[in-house]
Amino acid sequence: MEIGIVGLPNVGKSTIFNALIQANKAEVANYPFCTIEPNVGIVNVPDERLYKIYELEKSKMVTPATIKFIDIAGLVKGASKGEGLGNQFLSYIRQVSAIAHVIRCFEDEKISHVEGYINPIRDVEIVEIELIMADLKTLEKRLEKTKKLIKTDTKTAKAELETLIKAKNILEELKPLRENLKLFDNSEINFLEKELFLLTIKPMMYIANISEKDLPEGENNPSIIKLKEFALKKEIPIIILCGKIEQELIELPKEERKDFMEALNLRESGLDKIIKVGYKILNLITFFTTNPKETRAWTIKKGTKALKAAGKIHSDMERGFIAAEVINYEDYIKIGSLHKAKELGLIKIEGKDYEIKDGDIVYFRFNV
Ligand SMILES: Nc1nc2c(ncn2[C@@H]2O[C@H](COP(=O)(O)OP(=O)(O)O)[C@@H](O)[C@H]2O)c(=O)[nH]1
Ligand SMILES: [Mg+2]
Repeated sequence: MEIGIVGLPNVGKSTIFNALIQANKAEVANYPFCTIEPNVGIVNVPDERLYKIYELEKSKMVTPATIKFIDIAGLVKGASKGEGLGNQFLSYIRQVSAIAHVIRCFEDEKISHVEGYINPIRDVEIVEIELIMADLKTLEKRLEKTKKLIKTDTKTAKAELETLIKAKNILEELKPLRENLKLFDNSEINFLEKELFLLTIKPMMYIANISEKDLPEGENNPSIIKLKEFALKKEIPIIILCGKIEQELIELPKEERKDFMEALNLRESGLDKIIKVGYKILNLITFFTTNPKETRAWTIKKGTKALKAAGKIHSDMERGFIAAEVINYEDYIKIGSLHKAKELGLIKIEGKDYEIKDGDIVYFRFNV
């Protein structure tokens, strides 16, 4: 899972990004490019279940799932026409799976607002328009190419042309594609998302960066209430947090964080909220594998079958798949040991078409 952070300048993107990264930094050794691109951060997905299994099974090593965050420079009005840093930074987030749009709801006279004053809905619309314009540009480029192709390869090019024009019409009405997915079939969506890397087709979440005084949920601030209503209407999940507090939180020793959060009436950290929403908008679930060497969490799309899940771990496992031995975490934790669960006959043997459930602990039998 990769999440790209967008938003106007000075809305708190980098503050939130840094807090997220420091809160739960992953081993960067596996991601060499991290060190060259300071705006890319890898975070461990917090999951209590993983650590419980690790403890109970006494593995040597524990490996959480990870999320990559990408913080880009602020968009300004006209970015798609080359204002500010122009369009170029948008290319950094072309390949992310979801977009987190940070919106400034905090008041602070010392920190200037690029549009002069706080108005969350106006800001959302400015950024949305820039994303739409960027997509239009991508589409226009592709359209030219497809039109040329149509002379030689009529069938696929024709179908492609139809999809491109449909998408273009939506964007020209200044509507993001994500609000119009019903108009496309799966292969069209796949083309627009995985080949053209359009931005407005990606799932989105809002992150409202509110003032400390408005914590925990901004319920007494009319502009936050309006933004929440707006998000609801757009069916975009909204996360309420205070970047400044998230930053202070991670600067505290771990033992003190809980008290600090309680004092502010915060039930979850920003990272936890973002990850939860990220899994939801991307339709993701987690399964676990465990052996004496390693207990590990894996992220897959909901609906993934055992065979494909095995392939996620190793292509040999998919190729030589025999069966999956499965117990769900809920059942496992009542017993407290895989060994005991096996003795009690609680581990099910499933075939390649078994749909992996969130929290499944899986052992793949394979033979190559
Ligand atoms: N008062 C207040 N200031 C914040 C908050 N979040 C960020 N800032 C400040 O706003 C300024 C811009 O933040 P930054 O994260 O660099 O914004 P970016 O341009 O969107 O990346 C910095 O001075 C931050 O310290 C917040 O929640 N409250
Ligand atoms: Mg920044």
